[in-house]
Amino acid sequence: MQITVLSGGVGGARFVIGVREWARRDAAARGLPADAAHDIRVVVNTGDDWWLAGLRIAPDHDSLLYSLSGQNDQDRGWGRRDETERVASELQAWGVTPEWFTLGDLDLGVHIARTAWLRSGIPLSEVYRRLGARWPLGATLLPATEDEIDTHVHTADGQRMHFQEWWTRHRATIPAVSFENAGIDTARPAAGALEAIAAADVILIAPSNPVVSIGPILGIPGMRDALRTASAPVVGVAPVIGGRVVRGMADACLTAIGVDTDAAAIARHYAARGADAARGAQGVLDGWLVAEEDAASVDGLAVDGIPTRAVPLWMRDADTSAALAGDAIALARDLR
Ligand code: GDP
Ligand code: FO1
Ligand code: CA
Repeated sequence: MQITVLSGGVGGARFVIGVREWARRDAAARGLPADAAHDIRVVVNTGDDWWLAGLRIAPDHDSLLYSLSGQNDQDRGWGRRDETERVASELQAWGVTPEWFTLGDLDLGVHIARTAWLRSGIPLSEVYRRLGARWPLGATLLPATEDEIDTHVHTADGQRMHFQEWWTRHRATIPAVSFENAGIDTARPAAGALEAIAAADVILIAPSNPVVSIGPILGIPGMRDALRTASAPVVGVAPVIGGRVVRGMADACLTAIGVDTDAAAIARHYAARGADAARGAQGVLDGWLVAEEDAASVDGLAVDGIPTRAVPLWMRDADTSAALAGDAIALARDLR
């Protein structure tokens, strides 16, 4: 089965690890070699990406790369394990990186390789392939677009800053009034992403930040149409449990765009795919998973005509993540 996942960084990576684990167990149960029975393709958000010290930083891709290769730093929630910061301290001494954004020595290896390839004209999708080729990821990472669509934040006090500054320096504490993906109007979905959506048997929207991780992917002209015309069912997973985001500051993002931090509100935000296209409907969801704690808040378990199921939504380890992935795939199959 070809499974395509739309993903941001850390939360998306946890979910993709669950999809990979589910696929391996399903293959084993059917006596097939692992990683052969299923083809997992991840359409990765590039809105977090930014230029720093002349290097192209790609946080969501790198979270997925490090998590899938088992090298991620679980404590910090970003970057690589066993990292050192000798070069970072020099970069900060020279003032080419701010003290609130650290480029570790091993991490710099990825940034320098990516930047060198990009500067020699290698497309981002090929850069992803080369970076991932070093380890058996069990999934293919694909950029949502080859064009730069860096997320910027307009704050209530009139500032406009790159998402990384708002998120990392200010920890999303300055109220945001809107998010802008500079250049997105002329961006196009990457060929690999469109192919992964068109060829998928199942399309899953990871429980990533709906605004700054999934939002930029859906905002690329043509991406929503690709999802709405895909033959595969599209199932999303709520990133909230008990009306609260599980980790991080996605609630600050949702509030900024006027969406309640609530499983039903997020489903309405993604909207039903089946909705009448004549009215310019842009919805992408065929199914939605919510936490059992939130089942009551989802009227009749069918949010605006989106078949919804209540399942355990905590991803604590490979087992629980695999179970969640299995629930999402089961709902997708029931919708076919
Ligand atoms: P980022 O790009 O590194 O911020 O990561 P993502 O956008 O991919 O995912 C962040 C979101 O994942 C957060 O809003 C969390 O609410 C959500 N998340 C993290 N862990 C879990 C979990 O165990 N279960 C669910 N349902 N959501 C989670
Ligand atoms: N997050 C931080 O809170 N502090 C950092 O110094 C930091 C450095 C960093 C370097 C490379 C990279 O790919 C990500 C990095 N992050 C850092 C995480 C990143 O800024 C955000 O967590 C993601 O963009 C959120 O999706
Ligand atoms: Ca992100």
